[in-house]
Amino acid sequence: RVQSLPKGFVWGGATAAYQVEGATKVDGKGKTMWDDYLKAQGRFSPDPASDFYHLYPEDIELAKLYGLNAIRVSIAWTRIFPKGYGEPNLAGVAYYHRLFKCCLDNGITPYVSLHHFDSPKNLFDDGDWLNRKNIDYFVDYADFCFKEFSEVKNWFTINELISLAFSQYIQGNFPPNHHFDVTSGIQAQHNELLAHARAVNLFKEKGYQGRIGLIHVLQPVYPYPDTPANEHAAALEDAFMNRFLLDGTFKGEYTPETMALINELLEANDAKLKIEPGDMDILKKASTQNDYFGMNYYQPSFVAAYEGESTNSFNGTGEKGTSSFKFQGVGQHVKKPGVPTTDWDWNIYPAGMYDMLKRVAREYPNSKTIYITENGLGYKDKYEGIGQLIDDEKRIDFIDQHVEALLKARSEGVDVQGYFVWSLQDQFSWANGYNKRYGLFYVNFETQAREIKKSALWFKELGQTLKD
Ligand code: BGP
Repeated sequence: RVQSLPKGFVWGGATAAYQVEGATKVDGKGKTMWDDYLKAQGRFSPDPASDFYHLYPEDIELAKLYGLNAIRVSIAWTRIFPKGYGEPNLAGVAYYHRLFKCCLDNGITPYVSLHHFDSPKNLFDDGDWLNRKNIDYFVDYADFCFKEFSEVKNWFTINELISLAFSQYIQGNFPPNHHFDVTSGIQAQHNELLAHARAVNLFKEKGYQGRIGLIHVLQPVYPYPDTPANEHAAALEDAFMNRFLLDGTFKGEYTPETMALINELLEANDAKLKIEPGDMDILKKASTQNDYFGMNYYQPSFVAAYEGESTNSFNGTGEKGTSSFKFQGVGQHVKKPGVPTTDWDWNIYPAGMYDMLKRVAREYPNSKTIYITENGLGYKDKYEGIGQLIDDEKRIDFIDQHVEALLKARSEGVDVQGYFVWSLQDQFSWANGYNKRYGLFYVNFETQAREIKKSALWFKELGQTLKD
């Protein structure tokens, strides 16, 4: 087990507005792309989630008590601009000032994202990131936040650009539920990158104080078994999931090698990417201006070549073995013997975090300082009753192994300065609802009572080493 953390290390817990706040209809909040969708789907409701909108003082207090020094939160665009643009909603603005003050008063540094999967409903209806007008609205919203929330010194523009694009247009488990709509999937990635880059350029031009970056989830893709055909399949999937965005973010160009893979994938799927004049200049300018990089890491995929038609099945229930993914002309996901998986079929593979940290540091020096901004284990934690400690040894093992992988990369020169566990407290999971828990703190969603998990004690113990 990891014995101590490096001096000055950021040791945090992560949240996202829509997954924790609840209160989706109060104080003038506008609808996101999720509200009507979840209602129609009828599986689970985003209210009350963890009721962080009201209970944030309690959760910040817990964070402090259990040795954390940082928290990731996101601002809900629709609390500030209920329609995505127009006049700011003062009650929403006031809420975030209260939240940031509470963090700072407790010695918990807030790391704040502007967009975490929660596009305003009417912008979503109008094409979401596929509509370039919405990029303008995002930049206006970002500018408003930079100016208004000057107490925030650590910004992220967008969380996991690929997850949104992939879940919306490839995997089909986020609205608007398209399956293998590859044109939209690649275009959304490019447009989100533009939105990010424009926000970064503006932040620097206007001389706002603080640091800014974005968050990518990186999912290493390994061939299995290791044959030349499977290696090529892995390279194709990697280009779509990681490389296109990393190039665009930190090189300000999609390199010829990356585009060769992307074009092969697009051709195999009759898809197109449209880059408009001037786009690449915007990306180029931003590519050296990110102050840091937030890397989320959960799992790798193991891939074999696949030439048949695309099909997939998403495991959103935690019934082990129900997921599959086959991408025409790209590859299919396979299980690698000996690699354990979660109930949601996610591979548990800490070496993947190490590999990705090394790769980013080696190939993308403009990423500068790296923070692991999400990592954690989805688990069906067992409630033991009021005031009873919850036994989540499996989660401790998971986090411990990943922190160890991080420290190994660090000892070999990778500038990684922090770790945020996903998640601070149990929360609502977009496509999985409430039984996929990640928190250090258990939330009884009926009473909103918080209970302590063993992982919180473990987290505290390690956090203590920062003070020694
Ligand atoms: C990341 C997201 C989070 C969170 C996490 C766990 O992709 O940034 O919002 O949900 O993954 O994913 P899930 O809830 O699907 O298990």
